[in-house]
Amino acid sequence: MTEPGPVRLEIPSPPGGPGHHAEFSHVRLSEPGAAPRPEIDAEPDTMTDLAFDLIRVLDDDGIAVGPWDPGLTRDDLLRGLRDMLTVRSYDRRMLTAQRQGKTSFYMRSLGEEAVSCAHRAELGPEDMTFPTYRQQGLLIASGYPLELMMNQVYSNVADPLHGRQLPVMYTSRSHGFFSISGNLATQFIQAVGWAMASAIKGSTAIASAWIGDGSTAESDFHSGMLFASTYQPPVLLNIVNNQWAISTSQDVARGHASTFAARGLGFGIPSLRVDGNDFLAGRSVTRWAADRARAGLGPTLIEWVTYRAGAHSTSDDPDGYRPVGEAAAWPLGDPVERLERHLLATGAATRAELDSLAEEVEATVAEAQAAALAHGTLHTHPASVKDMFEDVYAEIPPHLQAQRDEAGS
Ligand SMILES: Cc1ncc(C[n+]2csc(CCOP(=O)(O)OP(=O)(O)O)c2C)c(N)n1
Ligand SMILES: [Mg+2]
Repeated sequence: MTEPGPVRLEIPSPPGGPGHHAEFSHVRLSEPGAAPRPEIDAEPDTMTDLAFDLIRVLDDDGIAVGPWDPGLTRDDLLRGLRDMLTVRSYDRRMLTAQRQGKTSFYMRSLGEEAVSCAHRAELGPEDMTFPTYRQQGLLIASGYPLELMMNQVYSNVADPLHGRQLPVMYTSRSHGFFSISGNLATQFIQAVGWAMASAIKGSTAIASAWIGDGSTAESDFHSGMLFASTYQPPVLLNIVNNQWAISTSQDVARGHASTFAARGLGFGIPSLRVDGNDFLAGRSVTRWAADRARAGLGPTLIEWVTYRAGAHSTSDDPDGYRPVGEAAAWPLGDPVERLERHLLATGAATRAELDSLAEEVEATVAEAQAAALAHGTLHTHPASVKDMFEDVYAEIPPHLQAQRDEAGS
């Protein structure tokens, strides 16, 4: 018998960075319209293929095909396009504001706009989302005022959070947008707990949890999955696989599993993998999962396959770790262009109508920006000492009151 060699350890090697060709052969694709659509009460064991297939509705010509076509009206489609264009315009303007020194920090969701805009359109006003910093589309598509978001980004006198949060960490109970936490993966345990509470209270509201590919490596992700599996609360468990976690490629957190959606199978949770740049597919899978949750059929895991077309944040430069031209090589295209192609191909809108919609969106976002700038920026707004003490405790503890008195605020 031969002696075994030394045991081995696999150290993931970074994918080709700058100077290499863009490489997406690892992304499992399916033909548009090919994935079957089970009934919402189908047994999880009968739909495991959907964790490996890719649910797509729009074909290359912009035509909706297959059983996942959500049958949207012209108004639904134009509303979706308007929301995505608004997010894109808002992101572009806030990035420029950071470059101009008018805010300290910003994070765009360029290329991922369909994920949150499609998802939000299928939720009701009483439902609660638990977003990360990459889901500003949930807030914008819910109709939250852009000016308030900008006031926070500019850290001006009208910042609703008085400078106590990072510029992009919004919160709005009334718009079903749970306070964003910079501590990633907490969204999963919080959303699952909120959904459990909703069921215990006998409410009809459902929860929606958000996490990035990289953050699934956190133990909170697995704890949330286990509680969702055991107690079957009404929660939609969303993993946004945008291929990158800052400069770390998605395959490090994915390990040797072939998809992130496959994570759900071991928990017995129905798991769907969807083309995240296909607005129609995004609405359709969200509706399927939300219908299940509302019908008392439990949680659904959704892996949104998309691509982070911009930098992680204003603090990094992807040219240092990604091949040049990688965004152009992404096989699922751009979500805005794909929805526009659909509207044009079906005759639901003309090019002139789309152009005027884009102009209208620009004017609306510019108007909100001007209104926000009228309240100043972080440079014109010296921080107030009283902001450190107010709205933090319902009843201020004596030692903080003493400090506040000492500060004379
Ligand atoms: C618990 C925790 N660990 C580390 C970080 C630092 N961090 C901020 S963003 C990020 C990458 C997250 O990547 P991913 O989950 O893929 O989300 P994406 O930025 O791609 O949307 C890391 C590691 C953090 N905010 N929280
Ligand atoms: Mg990511």
